[in-house]
Amino acid sequence: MSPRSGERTDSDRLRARLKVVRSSATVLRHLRRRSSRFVRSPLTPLERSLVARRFGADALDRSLRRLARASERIRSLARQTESELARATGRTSAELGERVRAFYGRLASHVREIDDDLDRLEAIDRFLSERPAIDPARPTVVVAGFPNVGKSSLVARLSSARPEVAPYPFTTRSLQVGHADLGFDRLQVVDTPGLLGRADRTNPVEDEALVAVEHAATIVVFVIDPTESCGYPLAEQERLLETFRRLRPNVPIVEVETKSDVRRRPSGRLSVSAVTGEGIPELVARIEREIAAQPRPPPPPVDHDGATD
Ligand SMILES: Nc1nc2c(ncn2[C@@H]2O[C@H](COP(=O)(O)OP(=O)(O)OP(=O)(O)O)[C@@H](O)[C@H]2O)c(=O)[nH]1
Ligand SMILES: [Mg+2]
Repeated sequence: MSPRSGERTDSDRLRARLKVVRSSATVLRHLRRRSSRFVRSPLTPLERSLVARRFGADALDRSLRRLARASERIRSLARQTESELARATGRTSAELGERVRAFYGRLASHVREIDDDLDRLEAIDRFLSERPAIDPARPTVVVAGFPNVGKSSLVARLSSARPEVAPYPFTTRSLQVGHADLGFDRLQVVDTPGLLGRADRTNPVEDEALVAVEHAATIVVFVIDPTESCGYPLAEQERLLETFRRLRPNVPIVEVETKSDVRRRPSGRLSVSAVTGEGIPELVARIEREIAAQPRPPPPPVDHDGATD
């Protein structure tokens, strides 16, 4: 072999190694980006449960595990091919090209194997980014009840949230959160989609309300529409309230009858109107009392390098 062709093979080998290093680094960066959101900020119990209900139990962890395994396989494939190319003196550039193409083929097949997982992680990421941030360390009121009873109207009265209000069921289709000042603390007020009270079959929209009650509620404000203009009989609404009592026996439930501007009856419950504001100060006072009676969440960890607040 002439010195010139030897030099060319050296530079061909270097180019081939660079192709392996660059392409694997690009793919690995892409995979890391897909999983980094979940690694950087672990999900709250509420988010975990929302994701499990919508995408299946363990779907997130399974996809993350498969991604981690594929990344490891790609890293080792790249290392192996690169060291093989480093030792491949005397190969023609056609042979080197063939080796790089074989590497691309195996790289692509590793990525194809996790195509579904990448799609799933992207969908979960999008799903979570469309949900409000609910801080598990802050007191949280979850407003729940049948569809169309006036939950969102009440949330708008109680907090900074401005949810959509409309005269038909399932206007609210996912969790919304507003805030209200509670002495020196900030209260989170969560609006939920309506529940139809069928224990055996809920739809994904209803699931969000159940998950919020189960995983985010310091207290629940249960809204009953005694006018039945929501379209659901009182007896069914009362049955749902019973289900709630069983679901979270330790979470206080504040029972509220709304639309008092249309109908008010002696029920022993708080009577409010989101239209006139009647009963709202009493409801706020009751919420404050119930929250104050709950155990406080643990204080934030002390920062030894500086101030704690
Ligand atoms: N008269 C009267 N109407 C009310 C009151 N509160 C709500 N409404 C009406 O009831 C209808 C439903 O109100 P929403 O606040 O959207 O009810 P929701 O429970 O959030 O409904 P979904 O999100 O669909 O479950 C709307 O037409 C409201 O204007 C009230 O206190 N008085
Ligand atoms: Mg609503």
